[in-house]
Amino acid sequence: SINYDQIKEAASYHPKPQNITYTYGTAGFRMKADLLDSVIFRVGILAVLRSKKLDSKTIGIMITASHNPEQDNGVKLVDPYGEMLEQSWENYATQLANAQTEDELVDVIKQIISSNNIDESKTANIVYARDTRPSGPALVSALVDGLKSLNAKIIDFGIKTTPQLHYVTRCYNVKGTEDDYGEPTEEGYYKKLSTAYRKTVEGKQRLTPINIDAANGVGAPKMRELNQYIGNEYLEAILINDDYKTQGKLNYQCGADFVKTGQKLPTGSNIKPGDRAASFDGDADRIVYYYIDEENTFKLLDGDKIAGLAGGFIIDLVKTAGLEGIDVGVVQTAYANGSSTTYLEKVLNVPVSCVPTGVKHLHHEAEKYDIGVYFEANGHGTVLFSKKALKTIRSAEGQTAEQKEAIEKLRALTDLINQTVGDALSDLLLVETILTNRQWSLKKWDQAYSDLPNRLVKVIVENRHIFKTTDAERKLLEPVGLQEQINELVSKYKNGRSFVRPSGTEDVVRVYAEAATREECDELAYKVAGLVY
Ligand code: NG1
Ligand code: ZN
Repeated sequence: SINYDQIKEAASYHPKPQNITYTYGTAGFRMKADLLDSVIFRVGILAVLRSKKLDSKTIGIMITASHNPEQDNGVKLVDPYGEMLEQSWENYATQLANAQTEDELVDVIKQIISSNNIDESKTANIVYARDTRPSGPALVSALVDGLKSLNAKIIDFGIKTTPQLHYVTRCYNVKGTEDDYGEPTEEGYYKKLSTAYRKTVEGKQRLTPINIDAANGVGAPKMRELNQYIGNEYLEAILINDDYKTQGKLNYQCGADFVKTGQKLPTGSNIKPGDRAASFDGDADRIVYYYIDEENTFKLLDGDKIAGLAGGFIIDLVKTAGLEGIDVGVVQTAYANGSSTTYLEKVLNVPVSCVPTGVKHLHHEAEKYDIGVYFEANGHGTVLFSKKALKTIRSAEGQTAEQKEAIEKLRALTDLINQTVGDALSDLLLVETILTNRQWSLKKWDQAYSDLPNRLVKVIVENRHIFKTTDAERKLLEPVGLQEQINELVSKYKNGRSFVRPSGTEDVVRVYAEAATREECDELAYKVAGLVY
């Protein structure tokens, strides 16, 4: 059982800095790496308690700060099936991180144990990984100190993408059961994805090369490895911004966030009209596509476009397979472009739900459908297949050759798609599969609908916590009266839409606006920002 003196002794080497309050937010803990030592030590402790609580299930820990600058880092916990840490435990993370002294830390641990009836004698199983950040190794050693102070059984999964860590966590917990998810190894991950990919594109003509900007992050070596399993004859990937070893390059003027935010090519890209390109973020859980049209205009195919492409393809397969009993739905956030929502609802006739920002909200909503497609506009997303859908797809036989083929494809998709979390590598293969099957160019894909001009601005305010939202963050409750003023402005613009919410990851308020033209959209964003400021 737990030795509190051992914990205090270990904790004394990882003291909490004074005058800092940590919060476990949408993306776990994330900040300048040099402030994270004590936090990571304590996250280790929390993971151990979580594993004990869940009957020794393996808990995952990922050390990454995704698309943030290289000097940042962060940490988040992964629950047994590869989902984000259950929300009710986020508070414990925050409490542990903010305990000032070793005695206070022990008190918090004891409280968590007693309020959750945790059996101290259970073994704790933990798997952890990190991205390529230079601060990673030191933070890993703080983590290991925390884990060892509670005698956990630890697996070091090494340098991995965030989705690979989610994948392996699930694999460990369901191995040998009817929900088996594959081999809990990096190789198992590549084999599962590559085998499925080859099945779905077999017999189709290979597309022109896909140029991949890997944000100089962990996605570079991992994509290269995946491509070796797939084989060049099935997928031709050209990697740029793949220098994950030189300090200062990670996410610098490249990567999915840079491309999406700036609506421009990453540094180092020299794609020409007709070329195909995509960008990952620093931990390879997001992806956006783009191309240059004949007028040399940059065209972005973001998470909304991917949701439309994937939704349309899956609906077609389900229909062709004769599996009408399976319902398909799409989940978005308020940041989804209005045109994408209209396309999904009116053209594809698929139900669309809108939820608050943050992957866990999208994920949980998507679980309500037999097949739930979810994507944030920024390129984070995946497709979830319910138990019912998996069972139906696995047991379906089909009468005609056409039906059989559609069933086979659906089956392969359930392996191709990383159902634990959005995954740039898996999502890339999903998009490539669909485009190969349809023999579509990026331009053809883009023609499904045209994005409304949109603008996202950050406003620095004195206290962002006074902004309270409702209706999936689309309306403000407080400050009282502000929403009415926004409505008044919005009503003056054709196709106008605007909303204001406090960021969960930065100390800013975000203002989003869209309207029929670029000028009107910018004006609306500017005026709404003026109300907030
Ligand atoms: P916040 O900072 O709460 O807006 C941002 C992104 C989210 C999500 C989280 C987690 C936007 C507008 N917001 O959240 O989509 O990815 O970070 O990383 O892109
Ligand atoms: Zn990321």
